[in-house]
Amino acid sequence: PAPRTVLLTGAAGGVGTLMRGLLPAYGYELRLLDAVPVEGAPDAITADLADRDALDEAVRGVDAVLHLAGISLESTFERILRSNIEGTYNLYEAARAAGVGRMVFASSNHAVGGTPTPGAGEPPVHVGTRHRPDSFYGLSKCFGEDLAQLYWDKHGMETVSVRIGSCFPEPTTVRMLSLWMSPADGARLFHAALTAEGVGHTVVYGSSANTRQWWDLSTARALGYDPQDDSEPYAAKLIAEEGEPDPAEQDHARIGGHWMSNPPLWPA
Ligand code: NAI
Ligand code: 15L
Repeated sequence: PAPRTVLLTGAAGGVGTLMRGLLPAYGYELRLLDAVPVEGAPDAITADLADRDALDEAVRGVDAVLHLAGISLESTFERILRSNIEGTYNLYEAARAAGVGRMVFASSNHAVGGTPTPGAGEPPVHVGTRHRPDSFYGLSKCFGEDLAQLYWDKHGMETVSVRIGSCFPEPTTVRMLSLWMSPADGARLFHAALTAEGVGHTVVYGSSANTRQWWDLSTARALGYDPQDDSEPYAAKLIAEEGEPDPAEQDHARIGGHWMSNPPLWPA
């Protein structure tokens, strides 16, 4: 049966706020959780992923979990360890104990951020490419994907790991022209990931149908995802501001862009 009640972790964040707006139209009843209060949602659970008792309570009776919570930029290893590695483990353990059958994990392009960007005429990057993190943050997403694989193989808990490109209302850099996932396509993809049958552990790339796509979206399309948006209408303005991306430049040589050399940092 299609999942209806979904625990949305990271509900106060950027993607969480967008999905709170968009997913109810697909028929979901969302239970919200974040470490900080969720604006306009007095029923949201305010809890840290370190709080196993709160997680046990939060997953009770849900059909699926959309796991967006975590540090979403680069940080110290210790902080990433606590929120993204131990936090994701705590949530999976709580979900396993409660018999939750389906997880959707917000992985990231930074799990493979060290991968060279495909040049003209080269094939797009497939999900089978090896993990190649560009940061401790990307490393934590590699861990999350491998945890999901373990919980499928060992416990029969299904996950779709979505390597999100850049999910924001609009692309704001030339790099994002190749990675952008419009909020509406994000909702389409998360809906497909929550409802497709027999996914085991499936890894997909999360982006719109961008003209300048770096990804192979075949595993996402196999779930029923049919992206409707393209970053191309934003291209002229962004290229006028920044110039055409030059793959010889370090910032454009790898999928993770400037993250290996100069990552954006999570506030201390
Ligand atoms: P965000 O930083 O806006 O939101 C993350 C939320 O998680 C915040 O509200 C924060 O309070 C919460 N959080 C952090 N640590 C927590 C903890 N220990 N316990 C409970 N809550 C905690 O990030 P955004 O952009 O909304 O991203 C959502 C997810 O998608 C993140 O996991 C991020 O790594 C991933 N992602 C996002 C991309 C994007 O383009 N926005 C790209 C790739 C991955
Ligand atoms: C991510 O993984 C981050 O969470 C998000 O804030 C963006 O920086 C995105 O990657 C990106 O690469 O654009």
